[in-house]
Amino acid sequence: MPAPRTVLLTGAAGGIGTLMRERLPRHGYDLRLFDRAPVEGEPDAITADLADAEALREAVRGVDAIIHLAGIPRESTFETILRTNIQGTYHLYEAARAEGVRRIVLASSNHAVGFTPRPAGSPVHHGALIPEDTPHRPDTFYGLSKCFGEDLASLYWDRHGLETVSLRIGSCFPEPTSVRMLSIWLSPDDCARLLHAALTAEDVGHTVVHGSSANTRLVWDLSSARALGYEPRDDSEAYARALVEMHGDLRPGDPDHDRLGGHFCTDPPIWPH
Ligand code: 15L
Repeated sequence: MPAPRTVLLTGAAGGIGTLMRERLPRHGYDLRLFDRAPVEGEPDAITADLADAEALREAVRGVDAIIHLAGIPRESTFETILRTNIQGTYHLYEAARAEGVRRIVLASSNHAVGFTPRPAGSPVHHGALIPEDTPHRPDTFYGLSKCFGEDLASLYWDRHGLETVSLRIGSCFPEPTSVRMLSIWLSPDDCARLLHAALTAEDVGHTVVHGSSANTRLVWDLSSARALGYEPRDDSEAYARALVEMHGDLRPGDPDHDRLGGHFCTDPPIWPH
Protein backbone atom coordinates (compact mmCIF):
# COMPACT_ATOMS: atom_id res chain seq x y z
CA MET A 1 0.00 0.00 0.00
CA PRO A 2 1.34 3.52 -0.73
CA ALA A 3 2.67 5.37 2.34
CA PRO A 4 -0.26 7.09 4.04
CA ARG A 5 -0.20 10.85 4.30
CA THR A 6 -3.61 12.03 5.54
CA VAL A 7 -4.33 10.32 8.83
CA LEU A 8 -7.37 10.62 11.09
CA LEU A 9 -6.34 10.80 14.75
CA THR A 10 -9.21 9.91 17.10
CA GLY A 11 -8.84 10.83 20.75
CA ALA A 12 -6.80 13.83 19.64
CA ALA A 13 -7.52 15.76 22.85
CA GLY A 14 -6.51 12.86 25.13
CA GLY A 15 -3.20 12.16 26.82
CA ILE A 16 -1.49 10.20 24.04
CA GLY A 17 -3.38 12.13 21.36
CA THR A 18 -1.94 15.38 22.64
CA LEU A 19 1.59 13.96 22.71
CA MET A 20 1.18 12.59 19.16
CA ARG A 21 -0.35 15.76 17.69
CA GLU A 22 2.98 17.46 18.23
CA ARG A 23 5.10 14.61 16.97
CA LEU A 24 3.40 12.91 14.01
CA PRO A 25 3.62 15.88 11.61
CA ARG A 26 7.43 15.58 11.94
CA HIS A 27 7.08 12.13 10.35
CA GLY A 28 5.31 13.72 7.39
CA TYR A 29 1.61 13.29 8.23
CA ASP A 30 -1.29 15.66 7.69
CA LEU A 31 -3.52 14.97 10.66
CA ARG A 32 -7.28 15.23 10.73
CA LEU A 33 -8.24 15.49 14.41
CA PHE A 34 -11.30 13.93 16.05
CA ASP A 35 -12.41 13.99 19.65
CA ARG A 36 -15.61 14.28 21.62
CA ALA A 37 -14.00 17.21 23.47
CA PRO A 38 -12.72 20.33 21.71
CA VAL A 39 -9.01 20.10 20.84
CA GLU A 40 -7.22 23.09 22.29
CA GLY A 41 -5.77 25.42 19.66
CA GLU A 42 -7.22 23.33 16.80
CA PRO A 43 -10.39 25.00 15.49
CA ASP A 44 -10.59 22.57 12.53
CA ALA A 45 -10.73 19.50 14.76
CA ILE A 46 -13.92 17.46 14.45
CA THR A 47 -15.84 17.46 17.72
CA ALA A 48 -18.10 14.40 17.71
CA ASP A 49 -18.90 11.25 19.62
CA LEU A 50 -18.00 7.72 18.50
CA ALA A 51 -21.73 6.94 18.71
CA ASP A 52 -22.36 9.39 15.85
CA ALA A 53 -22.10 7.10 12.81
CA GLU A 54 -22.72 9.93 10.32
CA ALA A 55 -19.99 12.14 11.80
CA LEU A 56 -17.62 9.17 11.71
CA ARG A 57 -18.39 8.44 8.04
CA GLU A 58 -17.56 12.04 7.21
CA ALA A 59 -14.46 12.06 9.41
CA VAL A 60 -12.90 8.99 7.76
CA ARG A 61 -13.82 9.96 4.18
CA GLY A 62 -10.70 10.40 2.08
CA VAL A 63 -8.09 9.59 4.73
CA ASP A 64 -5.26 7.18 3.94
CA ALA A 65 -5.26 5.63 7.42
CA ILE A 66 -6.66 6.01 10.93
CA ILE A 67 -4.98 6.02 14.33
CA HIS A 68 -7.72 5.10 16.79
CA LEU A 69 -6.85 6.30 20.28
CA ALA A 70 -10.34 7.44 21.37
CA GLY A 71 -11.99 5.65 24.25
CA ILE A 72 -12.13 5.39 28.01
CA PRO A 73 -8.47 4.80 29.01
CA ARG A 74 -9.13 3.12 32.36
CA GLU A 75 -11.63 0.95 34.18
CA SER A 76 -15.24 2.12 34.31
CA THR A 77 -18.71 0.61 34.51
CA PHE A 78 -19.45 -2.10 31.97
CA GLU A 79 -22.13 0.12 30.41
CA THR A 80 -19.69 3.00 29.86
CA ILE A 81 -17.02 0.71 28.42
CA LEU A 82 -19.62 -0.97 26.21
CA ARG A 83 -20.85 2.30 24.74
CA THR A 84 -17.55 4.07 24.19
CA ASN A 85 -14.89 1.42 23.72
CA ILE A 86 -16.82 -1.52 22.29
CA GLN A 87 -19.64 0.05 20.29
CA GLY A 88 -17.54 3.14 19.50
CA THR A 89 -14.74 1.02 18.01
CA TYR A 90 -17.30 -0.98 16.02
CA HIS A 91 -18.76 2.26 14.61
CA LEU A 92 -15.28 3.41 13.61
CA TYR A 93 -14.52 0.12 11.81
CA GLU A 94 -17.87 0.22 10.03
CA ALA A 95 -17.23 3.79 8.85
CA ALA A 96 -13.72 2.82 7.70
CA ARG A 97 -15.01 -0.21 5.81
CA ALA A 98 -17.80 1.75 4.17
CA GLU A 99 -15.40 4.51 3.07
CA GLY A 100 -12.68 2.14 1.85
CA VAL A 101 -9.96 3.09 4.37
CA ARG A 102 -7.13 0.57 4.02
CA ARG A 103 -5.44 0.63 7.45
CA ILE A 104 -6.15 1.33 11.11
CA VAL A 105 -3.63 1.52 13.92
CA LEU A 106 -5.58 0.56 16.99
CA ALA A 107 -4.69 1.50 20.55
CA SER A 108 -4.91 -1.79 22.42
CA SER A 109 -3.35 -2.12 25.85
CA ASN A 110 -1.26 -4.29 28.14
CA HIS A 111 -4.55 -4.73 30.04
CA ALA A 112 -5.89 -7.00 27.27
CA VAL A 113 -3.42 -9.53 28.68
CA GLY A 114 -3.09 -7.99 32.15
CA PHE A 115 -3.43 -11.21 34.14
CA THR A 116 -0.42 -12.71 32.33
CA PRO A 117 2.30 -13.48 34.90
CA ARG A 118 5.34 -11.25 34.59
CA PRO A 119 8.53 -13.15 33.80
CA ALA A 120 10.47 -14.03 36.96
CA GLY A 121 13.78 -12.41 37.82
CA SER A 122 12.89 -8.92 39.01
CA PRO A 123 14.09 -6.24 38.72
CA VAL A 124 15.95 -6.89 35.47
CA HIS A 125 14.41 -9.82 33.67
CA HIS A 126 16.50 -12.31 31.79
CA GLY A 127 13.76 -14.91 31.52
CA ALA A 128 11.41 -15.53 28.60
CA LEU A 129 9.65 -12.39 27.46
CA ILE A 130 5.86 -12.38 27.09
CA PRO A 131 5.17 -13.19 23.42
CA GLU A 132 2.72 -11.25 21.26
CA ASP A 133 0.59 -14.39 20.81
CA THR A 134 0.02 -14.84 24.53
CA PRO A 135 -3.70 -15.59 25.09
CA HIS A 136 -6.06 -12.77 26.03
CA ARG A 137 -6.26 -12.41 29.83
CA PRO A 138 -8.06 -9.10 30.41
CA ASP A 139 -7.76 -7.63 33.88
CA THR A 140 -10.77 -5.26 33.73
CA PHE A 141 -13.81 -4.45 31.57
CA TYR A 142 -11.42 -1.88 30.07
CA GLY A 143 -8.96 -4.66 29.15
CA LEU A 144 -11.84 -6.76 27.85
CA SER A 145 -12.79 -3.93 25.48
CA LYS A 146 -9.22 -4.00 24.13
CA CYS A 147 -9.54 -7.77 23.53
CA PHE A 148 -12.74 -6.99 21.62
CA GLY A 149 -10.95 -4.34 19.57
CA GLU A 150 -8.19 -6.79 18.60
CA ASP A 151 -10.75 -9.44 17.62
CA LEU A 152 -12.80 -6.88 15.69
CA ALA A 153 -9.62 -5.94 13.82
CA SER A 154 -9.00 -9.60 13.02
CA LEU A 155 -12.57 -9.97 11.70
CA TYR A 156 -12.35 -6.87 9.50
CA TRP A 157 -9.05 -8.08 8.06
CA ASP A 158 -10.32 -11.57 7.28
CA ARG A 159 -13.69 -10.47 5.94
CA HIS A 160 -13.01 -7.08 4.41
CA GLY A 161 -9.25 -6.81 3.86
CA LEU A 162 -9.04 -3.81 6.20
CA GLU A 163 -5.59 -3.97 7.79
CA THR A 164 -4.87 -3.22 11.45
CA VAL A 165 -1.84 -3.01 13.66
CA SER A 166 -3.06 -3.51 17.23
CA LEU A 167 -0.64 -1.77 19.57
CA ARG A 168 -0.71 -3.15 23.08
CA ILE A 169 0.49 0.06 24.63
CA GLY A 170 2.34 -0.17 27.93
CA SER A 171 2.50 3.18 29.75
CA CYS A 172 2.84 6.13 27.40
CA PHE A 173 3.60 9.21 29.46
CA PRO A 174 6.33 11.85 29.26
CA GLU A 175 8.16 9.96 32.05
CA PRO A 176 7.57 6.70 33.93
CA THR A 177 6.03 7.48 37.32
CA SER A 178 6.14 4.06 39.05
CA VAL A 179 8.51 1.13 39.32
CA ARG A 180 6.03 -1.00 37.35
CA MET A 181 6.17 1.45 34.46
CA LEU A 182 9.93 0.95 34.12
CA SER A 183 9.17 -2.32 32.29
CA ILE A 184 6.46 -1.09 29.93
CA TRP A 185 7.18 2.62 29.49
CA LEU A 186 6.68 3.88 25.94
CA SER A 187 8.32 7.26 25.56
CA PRO A 188 6.26 9.71 23.51
CA ASP A 189 9.02 9.90 20.87
CA ASP A 190 9.14 6.10 20.60
CA CYS A 191 5.33 6.05 20.42
CA ALA A 192 5.47 8.33 17.38
CA ARG A 193 8.16 6.05 15.85
CA LEU A 194 6.02 3.00 16.48
CA LEU A 195 2.92 4.62 14.97
CA HIS A 196 4.96 5.63 11.94
CA ALA A 197 6.21 2.05 11.52
CA ALA A 198 2.67 0.70 11.94
CA LEU A 199 1.37 3.10 9.30
CA THR A 200 4.05 2.40 6.72
CA ALA A 201 4.99 -1.30 7.02
CA GLU A 202 3.84 -3.43 4.08
CA ASP A 203 1.24 -6.18 4.32
CA VAL A 204 0.46 -6.16 8.02
CA GLY A 205 -2.90 -7.98 7.75
CA HIS A 206 -3.79 -7.99 11.42
CA THR A 207 -0.63 -7.74 13.49
CA VAL A 208 -0.42 -7.44 17.27
CA VAL A 209 2.62 -5.64 18.63
CA HIS A 210 3.80 -4.61 22.08
CA GLY A 211 4.24 -0.90 22.57
CA SER A 212 7.16 0.07 24.75
CA SER A 213 10.58 1.62 24.55
CA ALA A 214 13.75 -0.52 24.62
CA ASN A 215 13.65 -0.67 28.41
CA THR A 216 16.36 -2.49 30.33
CA ARG A 217 13.57 -4.04 32.44
CA LEU A 218 11.52 -5.18 29.46
CA VAL A 219 9.05 -8.00 30.21
CA TRP A 220 7.52 -8.47 26.77
CA ASP A 221 8.78 -9.22 23.32
CA LEU A 222 9.22 -6.35 20.87
CA SER A 223 9.98 -8.65 17.90
CA SER A 224 6.76 -8.05 15.98
CA ALA A 225 7.05 -4.28 16.49
CA ARG A 226 10.66 -4.38 15.25
CA ALA A 227 9.54 -6.45 12.26
CA LEU A 228 7.39 -3.48 11.23
CA GLY A 229 10.52 -1.33 11.18
CA TYR A 230 10.19 0.11 14.71
CA GLU A 231 13.52 1.07 16.23
CA PRO A 232 13.01 2.30 19.79
CA ARG A 233 15.62 4.74 21.03
CA ASP A 234 14.61 5.30 24.66
CA ASP A 235 15.11 3.28 27.86
CA SER A 236 13.33 3.95 31.16
CA GLU A 237 16.42 2.92 33.12
CA ALA A 238 17.46 6.56 33.40
CA TYR A 239 14.50 7.00 35.81
CA ALA A 240 14.99 3.71 37.72
CA ARG A 241 17.15 4.82 40.59
CA ALA A 242 14.95 7.72 41.63
CA LEU A 243 11.75 5.67 41.34
CA VAL A 244 13.11 2.70 43.28
CA GLU A 245 14.45 5.03 45.99
CA MET A 246 11.08 6.72 46.26
CA HIS A 247 8.77 3.66 46.08
CA GLY A 248 11.00 0.67 46.88
CA ASP A 249 11.49 -2.26 44.50
CA LEU A 250 8.66 -4.58 43.50
CA ARG A 251 8.27 -7.74 45.61
CA PRO A 252 6.48 -11.06 45.04
CA GLY A 253 2.89 -10.79 46.25
CA ASP A 254 2.58 -7.24 44.92
CA PRO A 255 0.36 -7.32 41.80
CA ASP A 256 2.72 -4.86 40.12
CA HIS A 257 5.42 -7.52 40.50
CA ASP A 258 3.35 -10.61 39.72
CA ARG A 259 1.13 -9.60 36.78
CA LEU A 260 1.65 -7.60 33.61
CA GLY A 261 -1.44 -5.47 34.34
CA GLY A 262 -0.20 -4.84 37.88
CA HIS A 263 -2.62 -3.11 40.22
CA PHE A 264 -5.33 -3.08 37.51
CA CYS A 265 -5.73 -6.79 38.42
CA THR A 266 -6.74 -5.97 41.98
CA ASP A 267 -7.89 -2.34 42.11
CA PRO A 268 -11.64 -2.29 42.57
CA PRO A 269 -12.51 1.18 41.27
CA ILE A 270 -15.96 0.01 40.29
CA TRP A 271 -16.39 -3.62 41.31
CA PRO A 272 -18.94 -4.71 42.36
CA HIS A 273 -21.34 -2.25 40.87
C1 15L B 1 -3.46 1.82 30.07
O1 15L B 1 -3.99 1.11 29.24
C2 15L B 1 -4.01 3.15 30.44
O2 15L B 1 -4.73 3.75 29.40
C3 15L B 1 -2.94 4.09 30.95
O3 15L B 1 -3.56 5.20 31.53
C4 15L B 1 -2.01 3.42 31.95
O4 15L B 1 -2.71 3.12 33.11
C5 15L B 1 -1.42 2.17 31.35
O5 15L B 1 -2.41 1.33 30.79
C6 15L B 1 -0.59 1.35 32.33
O6 15L B 1 -0.79 0.14 32.44
O7 15L B 1 0.28 1.95 32.95
